[in-house]
Amino acid sequence: MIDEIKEINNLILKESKSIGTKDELESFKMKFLVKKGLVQSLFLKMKDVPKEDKKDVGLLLNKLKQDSESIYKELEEKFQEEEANTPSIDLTLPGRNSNIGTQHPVTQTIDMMIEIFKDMGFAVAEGPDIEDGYHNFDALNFPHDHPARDMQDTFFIQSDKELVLRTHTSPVQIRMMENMKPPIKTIMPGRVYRNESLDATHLAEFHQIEGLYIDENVSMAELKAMMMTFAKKLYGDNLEFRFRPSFFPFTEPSAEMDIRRPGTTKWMEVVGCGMVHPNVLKSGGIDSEKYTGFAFGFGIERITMIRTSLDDIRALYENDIRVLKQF
Ligand code: FA5
Repeated sequence: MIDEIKEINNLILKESKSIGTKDELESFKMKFLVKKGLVQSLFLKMKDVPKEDKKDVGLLLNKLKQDSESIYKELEEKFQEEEANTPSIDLTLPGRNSNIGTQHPVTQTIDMMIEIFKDMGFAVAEGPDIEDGYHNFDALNFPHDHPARDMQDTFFIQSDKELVLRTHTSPVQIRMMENMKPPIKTIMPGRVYRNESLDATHLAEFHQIEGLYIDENVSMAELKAMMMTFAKKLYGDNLEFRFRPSFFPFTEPSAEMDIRRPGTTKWMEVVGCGMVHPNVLKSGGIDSEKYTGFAFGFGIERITMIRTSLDDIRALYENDIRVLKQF
């Protein structure tokens, strides 16, 4: 009997060393510890042990039982601890989508507008965001006391008012005339800056696309036709638009085009335009007796609002992914 106890003790020590999983621990329990297991069955054999040996054998057997149970307990705790420290992975969960960026709706509009005007024969050029007062105002025939020069509208970079953040893309017209001879047929997209209070249709930093067409016999009728063709190409035939007479120091006559906002009765001004003023042609070094021209300046965020049916211009720059990813 004593030999048998030793044998089972050795077996327990040997097998317990190779237990690596919870299932293996369970098999160990079934083999040794349950009622019909090897350790318990030794207790049944106690009745055959001679009386004088019963005490010693009993002590040994009880020790075997205690040792094997504590081995089991120790391993059980080890596995429980490991389980608590392992993050549970639910393989049935759907994977995480990665957000693939899209072009900003304003950039999309710029690209669309460039394509449409390219088809109508316009080249593309750019000018600086930081302008001098001459190109932003004087060369464009702004009188010296014009309110747009006032601190309210213009961000001045130098206190002597020599450098400004351009308030519109029209100064690029002058730069084109200075560097090219007619015919000139160019669009000039870019960012502009105004000290404006913000509301649903006004930003302090926005984009314009300037257009300039100078040649012999360029007429206001052509300007109007081009604006209408552009609007139809961008929005389709259902679009409602209207022209209104307006005033800009650098064009004469001047007009503005409004577009009806989709699904509403509201009109929104999207572009200022007109025939280039002879004083402006002169500033650009162009013979105003020989050449005429027209110019226009679209507000790109306003065009984007109509294209996307957004009713607040500020939504374009709040960076709410739920808004931006729709377009
Ligand atoms: C101008 O800036 C003229 N330079 C346009 C022009 C060019 C006229 C060439 C004639 C010849 P105006 O300030 O109206 O004009 O602005 C032109 C367009 O920019 C507006 O029709 C509007 O669509 C947009 N715009 C003007 N102010 C804002 C603003 N604060 N926020 C967003 N868009 C604006």
